[in-house]
This record gives sequence, C-alpha cells and structure tokens, in this order.
Amino acid sequence: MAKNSDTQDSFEEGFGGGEPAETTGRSGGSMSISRGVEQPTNTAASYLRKKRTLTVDEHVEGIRAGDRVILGRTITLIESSLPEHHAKALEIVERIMPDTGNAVRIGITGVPGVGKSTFIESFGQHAIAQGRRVAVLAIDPSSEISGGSIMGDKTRMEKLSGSDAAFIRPSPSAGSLGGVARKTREVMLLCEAAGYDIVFIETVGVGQSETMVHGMVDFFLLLMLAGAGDEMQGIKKGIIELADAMVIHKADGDNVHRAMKAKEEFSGALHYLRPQAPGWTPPVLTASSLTGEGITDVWETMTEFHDTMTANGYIAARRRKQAVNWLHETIQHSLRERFLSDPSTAERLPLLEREVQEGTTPPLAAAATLLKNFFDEEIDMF
Ligand SMILES: Nc1nc2c(ncn2[C@@H]2O[C@H](COP(=O)(O)OP(=O)(O)OP(=O)(O)O)[C@@H](O)[C@H]2O)c(=O)[nH]1
Ligand SMILES: [Mg+2]
Repeated sequence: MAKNSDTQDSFEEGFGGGEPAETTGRSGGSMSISRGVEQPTNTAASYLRKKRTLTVDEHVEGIRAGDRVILGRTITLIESSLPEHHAKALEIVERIMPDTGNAVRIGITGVPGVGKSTFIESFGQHAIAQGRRVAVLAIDPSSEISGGSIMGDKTRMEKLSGSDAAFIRPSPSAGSLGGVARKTREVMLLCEAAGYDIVFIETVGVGQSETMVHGMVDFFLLLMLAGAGDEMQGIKKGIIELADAMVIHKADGDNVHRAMKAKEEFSGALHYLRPQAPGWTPPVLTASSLTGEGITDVWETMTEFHDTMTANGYIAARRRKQAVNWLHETIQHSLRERFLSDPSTAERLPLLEREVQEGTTPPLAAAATLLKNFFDEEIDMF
C-alpha cells in the first residue's frame, strides 16, 4: 500500500480494519469530544499520559496506535500559539507523514443553520455502519461571534460522539480562528495517521475558510436550502463553482416539494459550469438528515466520485497540486507574519499608511521604504 499524502487506498478497501481506538473515555485536548459524556480515565497509564509532557516518540507511537488521548493532545500541541511548541509539532507531523494519505477527505460547507453538523451526524453513522472510522473537524467562524457552537455540536453529533469509530474535534476557541484554521490540514493528517479513513471538515460558506478547506479535500460538498429566498442564500460568490456536489438539505415534511424544484433549478445551472474533475458534472441531490432520506444517495455519489477519480488519477493530481499550493501559502503567510510583527515595521507602518491615504507618498514608495528597512537592502518594486 502506497503511503503518503498524495496517494491512497480505494474507498472500498479503506482503513476499516485498522487498529482499534483506545477507549479511555475522553481525548486529551480541552476542546475535544471523543465521547458524549466525560468519563473518568481508569488506568494509571492514561493518567500519566494526560499529565506528563510527552516525547515526540510517544506522540508518534500513540497516534499510530490510534490512541485518542494522545491524538487529542497532539492536536492541542499543533494548535498551540506558543512558539516553543512549534518545532515539536512540526517534527511530529514530519514523522507521521508516511502514515497519512489513506483517508477520503470531505469538505462540507453551507450557510449557518443549513444543517452541516446534523448531516455529518447522519452521514457519519452511515459510514460507520459500512465499517469506516470517521474524524470530524470543524472550522467555524460563527463561533467568534456566538462564543462557540461546541455545545451545539455535542448535541447535534450525539450519536457520532458516542461512537468509538468516530473522533470529533469541534471548533477551536473564539478569536483564534485564523491561526487554527491554518492548522486544519496538519490536524487532518494526524487523524489519517491515527487510522480514521474518512475525514470531514465542516466550514461555514460565508467567510474565507471554505476556500482554504476546498484546498485540502478530495470532495467538496455544498449544502443548500430550498426556497430560502435569494438564490445564493448568502453563500459567498464563487463557492458554487468549487462544489463537487450540491445537496438540497432538509428535504422533509412540507419542504420535499420545494426541494425537488430547487434540485431541478440548480441542476440546470450547474450543468453550465466548467467541470473541475474530468467528466464530472456536479450532481444536485436532495436529502434529509432528520429522516435519513437521500443520505444513501449522497454516499453513493461520493463513492462513485472517489472510485472514478482515484482510478483516473485525478485525486492524486489534485492532492499534489494542493500540497504545492500549501507550500506557497505557508511561505507567504510566514513571510507576511515575520514582516508585520517586526517592531520597526510596526512602528513605521501607521505613519506611512497615513501618508499614502493623504497622497503625499505613493504606495509603491511606502512599500519600498518598509521592505528596504526590513531586508536591509534596496527592493525593486517594479
Ligand atoms: N427539518 C430538518 N431540520 C434539520 C435537518 N438537519 C438539521 N436540521 C435542523 O437545523 C438546525 C441547524 O442544524 P446544524 O446541523 O446545527 O446546522 P449547521 O449548518 O451545522 O450550523 P452551524 O454550525 O451553526 O453553521 C438544527 O435545529 C437542526 O435540527 C434536516 O434534515 N431537516
Ligand atoms: Mg455546525
């Protein structure tokens, strides 16, 4: 079996027979939910694992063994904003790279309240019934305002969070979104190394995080509501073009008829988009996570996509491209951070911004001044 992030098993084989997850009751990270209810850990070993600083070897071995406590602690380490944690986190990610790449990576987006978490709860159980192990990661900008939908996710994914075959890592704490969303790719790799063979990443389709998520998944699913007024329903422009499939969600009760109508309309519209994957016109489906109606169809669509696009090499190519993009994005991000956090830059920037606003200094000249100061050499702006 080829094992790196750019190759993977077929959807059918998966990783289902992997090592069993440890069932110590809860994961180590303070934001983690591994079970519906917190339970006391019952062995001295797991107590020690929770308290003591772990070595890189212990992190790596724990993850490979599918130990949820260690997985949770490693995610916390990766998400840490403390610079002294970064070198260790990077070393762990490098070490587990050969164990990654074996999951089906699924991004789920849609406006707040469209039912993303409920859909994952329902779809995830279907996947577990097929012998899969699922990890759920959430990037949730709404938590910055509401203070976090962690309790919401706990109740909306009640069955999933109670399952040994699922690992749910809810939205990171408010305010840290930008920083933590950047680390979701690495968190996904850790989950793969821990033996989860389907990784869901939930993101709200109104900010910037969905483009980032699209850049790390094999399949990008857009949930929509029927007849919610405005065609785009607050979905950011350009998101529809990114979708590999669309689901008209909450197709139950009085909504069924409207959902069917919406399906027709969107099918017509999507047909004219240039397909991202070769020969794949993104299908529009209807589903209800409450009744379970249509969930199997979504599963079959994804399986078909995955099988076809693995066989023709599209997913491997998409992953290679994503990895290179991530390299470039990370470089840009790091350079920018370094530059903007430089005390001398920070001191000069406000004055130059004012001069640029007033028109007394041209933007290019201001940029050249700052960059020259930072790099200590003449910078050609043309
Ligand atoms: N009728 C119906 N209601 C649903 C369905 N799925 C979810 N809901 C309801 O819609 C509401 C929002 O569901 P969530 O799953 O939290 O939606 P979300 O998109 O994850 O929301 P955010 O995480 O806040 O962006 C809840 O009250 C659910 O019970 C469905 O299939 N049918
Ligand atoms: Mg949600």
